[in-house]
Amino acid sequence: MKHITLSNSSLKELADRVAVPNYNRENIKTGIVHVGVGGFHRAHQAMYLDQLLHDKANANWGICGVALLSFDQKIYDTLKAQDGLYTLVVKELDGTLTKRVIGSITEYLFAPDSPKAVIQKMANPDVKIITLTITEGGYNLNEATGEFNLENPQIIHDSKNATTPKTIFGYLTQALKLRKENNSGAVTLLSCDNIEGNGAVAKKMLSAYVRFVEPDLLPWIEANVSFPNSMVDRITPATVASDIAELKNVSGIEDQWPVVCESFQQWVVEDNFIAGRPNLESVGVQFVTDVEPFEKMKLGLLNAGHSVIGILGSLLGYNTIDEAISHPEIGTFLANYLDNEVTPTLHDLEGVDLPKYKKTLIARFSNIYIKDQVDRICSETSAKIPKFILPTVQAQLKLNGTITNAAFIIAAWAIYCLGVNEKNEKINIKDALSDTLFAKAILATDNPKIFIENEEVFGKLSQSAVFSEAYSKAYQDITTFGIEKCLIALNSKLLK
Ligand code: CS2
Repeated sequence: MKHITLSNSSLKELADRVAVPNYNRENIKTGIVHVGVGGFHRAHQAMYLDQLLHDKANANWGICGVALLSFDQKIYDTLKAQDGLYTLVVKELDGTLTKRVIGSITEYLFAPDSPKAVIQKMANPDVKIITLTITEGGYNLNEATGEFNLENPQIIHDSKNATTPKTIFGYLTQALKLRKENNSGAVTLLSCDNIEGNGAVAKKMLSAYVRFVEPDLLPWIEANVSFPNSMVDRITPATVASDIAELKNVSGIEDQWPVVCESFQQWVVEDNFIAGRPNLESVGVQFVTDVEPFEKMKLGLLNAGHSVIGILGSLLGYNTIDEAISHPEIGTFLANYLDNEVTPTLHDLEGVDLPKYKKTLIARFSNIYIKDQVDRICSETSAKIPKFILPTVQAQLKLNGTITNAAFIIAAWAIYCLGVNEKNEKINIKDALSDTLFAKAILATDNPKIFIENEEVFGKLSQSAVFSEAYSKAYQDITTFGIEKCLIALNSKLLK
């Protein structure tokens, strides 16, 4: 089979082999600027928008991607060379692959090289929505104080170099200032990150930065920017070499960075778009008045569930989530955690069948075709724990509910941070706080509590005697008996 390199000019030829955008990409105007064009955005929002653009009425809602960090150079170069096009490969539960070329990213900017272009694009009057997937850690929240971290060196940099910023806060401030000066109109800032109340957090963090550098801009923001909360969901593992090879060998498509994902997809959004929005309902997006219960459910069950499987799986030497969850003790431990510790903290989920949601979740985690990497799940755990697990712990402590499995996970993570698994293999830790975590993990071998006294991650959690005790016991148990024996003991206790 002839190999075809993915680009605008090859789309016609490719149409015989794979679904391609059936709209003229040249006629699409940019109505959305998206910061953080990672795998998740490409499997989720860009896919929804691609579907939408097939209707001519929506031609004003193309996406301009923004690569914010120098680290993003590779994805930027790759996508640019393919005119923003890429193949989305959906792995169905039975292993079938559904492939489709996504065309909604019609412009792409690399911020480190062109900060001015990014600011101007965000301030363009045609742009009505700015969306973000900048990760849980990207919001610059100090967990110890619950406030914006003004001491972050990059924030200090941005405050002194307004026109060449490095952080999202520097960019947004300049862009909003320009919108105000040019009368470019209101705009929606839509966070698509896994954070409870992500819109409210985005607003609080941005306002704190603006108060620091441009206080006069605050009233304009208050009146002209809306910050809807949203819940996003689709498991999207990192693309690996075999995904690229499969596409080339089976479909003859040369795509240097396709995206693979599961078939499940969900997007629940608060309908608060001050400058208008496309008709996303028509492609399955749910609009609700209060997203928080949905977000709580997803973060507490899915994302926390991932971390549980990832941390335990990594210590036992597994590489993928499906392998780790197939260990019966991990599966049971997870189910108990979800039922006994997370579920009692969830409320107001009108229309959601929670038992069914959990059942589907376990099937999603267990999908053997997805091969989601334990390494991906465990990356940046220091930013994930406060968003995925600690809210459950705090709620359970208030309810006098059980926190045994949560404490066990935190203890397992403290041991994980030593960087060696139970097979004596090195763990490849990817975490912005890895140095601090390692130092605390070493100290914790003598005094486990030191690890949870790190307020940067745990806030004031160590002050809870109930939690500290459960955590210290779990720590001692793991170091004495190993993960598996502890899981057996914990799981059987619950059976009685
Ligand atoms: C994962 C998420 O990063 C993580 O730890 O839990 O990326 C998860 O796969 C997505 O949020 C699914 O929607």
